[in-house]
Amino acid sequence: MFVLRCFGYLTVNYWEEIIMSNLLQPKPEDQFTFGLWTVGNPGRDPFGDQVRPIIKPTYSVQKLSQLGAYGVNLHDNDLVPFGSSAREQDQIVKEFKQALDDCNMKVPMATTNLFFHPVFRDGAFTSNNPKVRAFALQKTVRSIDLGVELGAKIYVFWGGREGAEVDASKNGPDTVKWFRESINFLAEYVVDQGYDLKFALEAKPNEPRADIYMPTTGHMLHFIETLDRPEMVGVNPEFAHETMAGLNFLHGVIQAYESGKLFHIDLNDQKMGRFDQDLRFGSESIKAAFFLVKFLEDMQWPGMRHFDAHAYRTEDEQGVWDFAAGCMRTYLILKDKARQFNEDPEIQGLLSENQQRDESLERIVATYSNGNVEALQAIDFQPDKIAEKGHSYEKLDQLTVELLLGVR
Ligand code: GCO
Ligand code: MN
Ligand code: MN
Repeated sequence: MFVLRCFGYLTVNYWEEIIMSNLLQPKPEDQFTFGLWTVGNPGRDPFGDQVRPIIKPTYSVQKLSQLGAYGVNLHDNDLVPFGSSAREQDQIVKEFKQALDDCNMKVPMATTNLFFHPVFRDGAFTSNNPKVRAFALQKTVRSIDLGVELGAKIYVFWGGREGAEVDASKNGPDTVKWFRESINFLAEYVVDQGYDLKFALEAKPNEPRADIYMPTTGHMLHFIETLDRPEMVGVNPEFAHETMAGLNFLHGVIQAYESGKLFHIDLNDQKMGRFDQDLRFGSESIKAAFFLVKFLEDMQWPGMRHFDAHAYRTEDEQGVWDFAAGCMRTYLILKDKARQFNEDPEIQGLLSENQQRDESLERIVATYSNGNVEALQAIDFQPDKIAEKGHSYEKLDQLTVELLLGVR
């Protein structure tokens, strides 16, 4: 009997382990992607030089595919160095496509580097210099062609240099107008070429500029509605950027999703109110990361789970792959925790107590009509009575914490 029980116990554990290790093994269908610039980050910062050798894009493709990623994303100059000739570009792109094919990796998103070259020191689409604005447009047109050639369906706009240190320097509304004209121009170009490509605008409050224009996802969401083709344009919210601004990332993501504008997402982590740290996903704010993953999974959001982060500067090359594997593994752990949360009877009990429906009342307040306002006026709500009962959120949150800490 003892032997059998032991055996049974071992068997259950054994199967659980197999199931878990399979569950936590990233697979292409999980749609994990990394920017070439993320794993390729050599650890340079404003105070110190690079600490790791530059990784070749084709090598990143190989390594990331071995780790179970779906694809890589890139800026034009992550692949083709600034100033390359057309022949050089063709050769580089050919080799890169070969690596993608060999590894069955995709390029779902592309973007333009409009921040590195000194010509962009005062911005790209919002530079005071019309030549720079026009050059930025030309560079982006070419980079869109490259992205589409590689199969990208999403084109990200992150305006790293679109900002100011000196507010005396620019006529404010001009910057908004210039940015709008550029996006309108490029959207028309995409339509004219017959490309299957959508735009995703990425906000950031500051860094590298003292202030960046349209600093949050909320600003971007409004700006989109002023464009000629708003249906082609959505947002690419980034965990670190909204957190730098002291905001709740999830809430911005939810609003973007609810308005049909969550086209892409940049996953990473960040301590609030600091410089852009681009930490490994889930390394800092586990609860926030959990609710984010839970939201994306509950909604079955179809987009890429894109990591825009990089390894600590302390790391060598092995640390870079540990970092990449860690981002994906943490996502999958949190995805499994979300399943547990949704199946937990005590948690779900508390939720259904708190999320009661009242269909007739909800019908009255959903739309205005004479009848509805009359019905509303006729109700005696007895607010003091309603207010007597608490919400048990202490308990709900404690249960969530215990689930995340692995004791449920
Ligand atoms: C940053 C940004 C970038 C962009 C990337 C894509 O703060 O550096 O997040 O990583 O996401 O340039 O446009
Ligand atoms: Mn980003
Ligand atoms: Mn960032």
